[in-house]
Amino acid sequence: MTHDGAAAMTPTITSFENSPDRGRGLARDMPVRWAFEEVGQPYDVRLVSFAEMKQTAHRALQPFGQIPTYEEGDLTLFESGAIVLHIAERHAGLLPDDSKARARAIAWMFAAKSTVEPPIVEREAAILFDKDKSWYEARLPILDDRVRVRLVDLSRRLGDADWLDGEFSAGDLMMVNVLRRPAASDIVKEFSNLSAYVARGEARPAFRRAFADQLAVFTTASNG
Ligand code: GTB
Repeated sequence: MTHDGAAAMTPTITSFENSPDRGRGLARDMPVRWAFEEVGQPYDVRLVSFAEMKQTAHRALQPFGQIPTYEEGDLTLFESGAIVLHIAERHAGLLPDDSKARARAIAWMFAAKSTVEPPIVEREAAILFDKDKSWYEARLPILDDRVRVRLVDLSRRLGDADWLDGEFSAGDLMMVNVLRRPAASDIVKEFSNLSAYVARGEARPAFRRAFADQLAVFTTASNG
């Protein structure tokens, strides 16, 4: 039985057949894999190519033609945050039982995705796509500072605590994933408590299992 008493069924997620991150665990199946590992829920992975992701069958699961997706019986979900929340709500281990602490942990999930991640994604896009633009050198420090402003506040709030609000939660899982993005990690290094926070997340056995599993997909694809 799962946390809410529903009958267990092995969920299937989708992941890149050949990840452009070369197995660095940067794609958004990573938080979903990590969540499954934290709660001890086995799962299956269906690998999809870029071409398959854009076809009608996949778009029926993910309207934007992306990974990850989640299928369990007649339930289909997309959006990594929604999938992690679903897993966390159905199993013990990622959300506190106390209703107020639970609401706060969910608030941290949203903070990761809607307050901290957007300036990181904007900086990432500039680094990836705008290097040849005449305004790139002038714009990059502005984008750096937009990330830094968020990390200053996050660092202050975290202080010397291990996790954002008591025990490790789905909020920390999402936040560590966001801070692992390459466009964040060089600025994260300016904050010793945030660097230690990310390292603490990455040291969790569940993270390591999830990381190894997604790396194995890339290694197999490269060898095969
Ligand atoms: N908001 C959605 C969610 O959170 O689930 C976003 C999902 C998403 O961005 N999926 C990406 C995707 O399917 C993969 S994770 N992209 C294909 C497409 O849009 O056509 C983003 C990602 C991709 C590659 C790297 N990398 O190479 O380092 C890192 C992150």
